[in-house]
Parts: sequence; C-alpha cells; structure tokens
Amino acid sequence: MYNVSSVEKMKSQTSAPSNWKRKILHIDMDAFFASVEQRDNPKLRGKPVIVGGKPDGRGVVSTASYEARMFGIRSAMPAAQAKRLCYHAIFIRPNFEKYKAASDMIHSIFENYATVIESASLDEAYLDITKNKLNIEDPVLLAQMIQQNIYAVTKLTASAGVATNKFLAKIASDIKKPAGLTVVPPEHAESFLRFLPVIKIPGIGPVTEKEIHKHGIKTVGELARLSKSEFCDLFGSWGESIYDRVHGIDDSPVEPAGESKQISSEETFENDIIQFPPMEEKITELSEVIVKELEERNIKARTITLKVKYADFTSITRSRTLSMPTDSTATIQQEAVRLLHEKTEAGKRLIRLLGVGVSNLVTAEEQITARPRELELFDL
Ligand code: TTP
Ligand code: MG
Repeated sequence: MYNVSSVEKMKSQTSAPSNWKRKILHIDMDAFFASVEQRDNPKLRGKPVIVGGKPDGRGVVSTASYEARMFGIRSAMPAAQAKRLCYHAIFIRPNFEKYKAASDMIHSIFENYATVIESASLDEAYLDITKNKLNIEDPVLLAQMIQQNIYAVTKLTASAGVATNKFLAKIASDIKKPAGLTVVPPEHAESFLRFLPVIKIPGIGPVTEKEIHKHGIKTVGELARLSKSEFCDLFGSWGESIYDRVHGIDDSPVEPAGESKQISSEETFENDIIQFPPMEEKITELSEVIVKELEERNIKARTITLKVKYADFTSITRSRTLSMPTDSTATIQQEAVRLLHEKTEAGKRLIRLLGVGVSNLVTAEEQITARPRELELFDL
C-alpha cells in the first residue's frame, strides 16, 4: 500500500543514512478529519467528503477527502464555494472527540519508536530517530514500520518524510500524499527543493509569494540564486532564516512540547547601527517579549544570552549564568546590556541584528526545591 519515493533516484550517488548527522522523520496523516469519517462510515468511502461548516452558512472547509480535492476543494475555502465546485459532495460537521482519540493513538505509537518527539498538531509530528528505541539505523525502514503500525492500529494512512532536518522532512512528507514516503539525502537537498513553488517555504505566504512573483521568481531554485543581502531586502527580519531554508539548512531541534529549552527573540534593524542607545532600547523590547513568555509558562531562567550579528553577517553569542533564576525584565535587560558592552565589538562595528535569549529554565516547583546558592554572577 505504501509507496516510497526518493530523490536518490535523481542522482546515482547518495550518502548512506548511517553517515547522516541527524535522521529526522516527519509524519502527517492524510486528509485527517475526512479519513476518520470515511473509516467510521463505509458509505462515505470513495466519495467527496467535506468536513467543516455548513455550505449554506458562512462556514469554511476544515478538510476534504482526496476525492473532493479533485474538484479543487481545499482547507479554509468557504463551504459555499466548495459546494459550487462539487454539488454532490457530502458535508459533515467535525467531531473533534473522534479526531482527538485517533490523534492520541498515533502519538502513543510514536512513543514505541522514538524518545525525542515533537507533536506539531493533531495529525503530525517530528521524530528525531538518529537514535531510536529499536536501534534501527535505516530511517526509511523505521518510517515504513511506523506507517504500517499506524495503519494497523487506526486504519488510517499517514505520509512520511525522511531527511536530515525538520524543514526538509516536512516538505518531503507532503510530496507523495496519500500513503507516501519521501527521502531527501542531504546532498540532494537543493535539487529536491529546486522546482518547488516558493510558497512551499514556511515564512512565505500568499502576499509574499505575490511580491516574489513580481521579480519573475517562481521556484525555490530561482529564489536560491539571490544573495543574502537581497533576501534581507525582500523579507526584512525573516530574510536570513528564509535564506537558510531555500538552501535546505535548518538546525532547529526536535523539541518535545512544553519543553523548549530556551526562549529567544531577535530583530534586524532597518539600517545597521553603531550607537548604543537604540541598541539598548531594542534589548529592552526583546527582554520584555521574553519575560512575557516566562510568565505565561510560569518559569524562570538562569542563563541570559545576547546574540549580535554584525553588518558583514558574522554573528556571535555571549552568555552569562546567574546563580538565581530570574523572570525580571530589568535583570535580563541589564545582563544583556552588560554583555553588549563587555563582550562584543558594539560601538566599534556596525550591527545589523540583536537577539536576547534565556535558557537553563526552571519551573516553579524546581525553584522551591532548589537551594539558593551565592548571589554571584559568573560567565559561561
Ligand atoms: P492537514 O494535515 O493540513 O490536512 P489534512 O490532514 O486534512 O490533509 P493532508 O493529507 O494534506 O495532510 O491538517 C490536519 C487537520 O487539521 C485536517 O484534517 C483538518 C484540520 N484543519 C482545519 O481544520 N483547518 C485548516 O485550515 C487546515 C489546514 C487543517
Ligand atoms: Mg494531514
């Protein structure tokens, strides 16, 4: 039932996955809500099924079965428009309890294979399978085992992407839906991305897509020809991360929910700057953003990190660890400013971006049990 495609077929020489730095698997269920409905009601199988709002109201399509997608029906489309596209489509109101039950089953299956799992939504997850519970070296084999296990338990199909980072794995899982498996070896990342439309890159939405089209650029390969500074002109503060993505680069870790080990916020200045006052002002703003998240999660942080990117795009990070965890804007701001003055070349070199981050996070419980040590600061 499952079909494997690989960009390995595009080139003859590929690296063995055993040499990959990381093995990341992205799993995404096919037409999730609609598939659950078709599974539970045989009369709906093979038919255009639309889960979402009523077609005679102002509702929207949550998702559509693959049969309905042949008529051009897509998620977020007004249900009335979907009805016009396919008059005989069967409209069903969502039943979240059922979807949640299927979602729980899938996520508990992942636990049998991996320890580092990031649940991205009800129907998708990233698994870092570099090391896995079955000690299987071949990520493709492991992916197939998981897909088959999901089908055996839920009678639902999933698509999978295997790559060396999250971004490529996610794009890969979408290539051969439904029930597909796509592998992207690292050396083929750019050729894999080359012919994709630019909208496939996270961070590029329909508005930005239009902007890019104005420059005569349609594909990721065409976009990849721009220089880093052209990216920043086009995308502002997103420029650099989009630049990395179009070149297949993504170092972000697979992070289990609620356990992100750091909080950070950064911003690129409209013009490169050398004066301290606007830098300190920016650091205050960034510290406020961080404190908001610390407060929301009811945690404190012990390590404060300042990131500086100079005008020539070289970047450094400097950290300091406090003996007592903090969630005070003033403390975070003061430490970051101190790092700026003492540990960077600010004031001497032009700076294009500043970032503030906190890590070494402790929960309220840990704060109570932890014994306070000397109130001293030390550098990492
Ligand atoms: P998706 O994984 O984006 O879509 P899907 O599983 O229906 O189809 P695909 O095979 O392309 O992955 O989203 C998962 C579920 O989330 C989807 O079944 C319904 C719900 N959803 C909405 O309610 N509204 C939306 O706009 C989207 C995109 C999804
Ligand atoms: Mg899905």
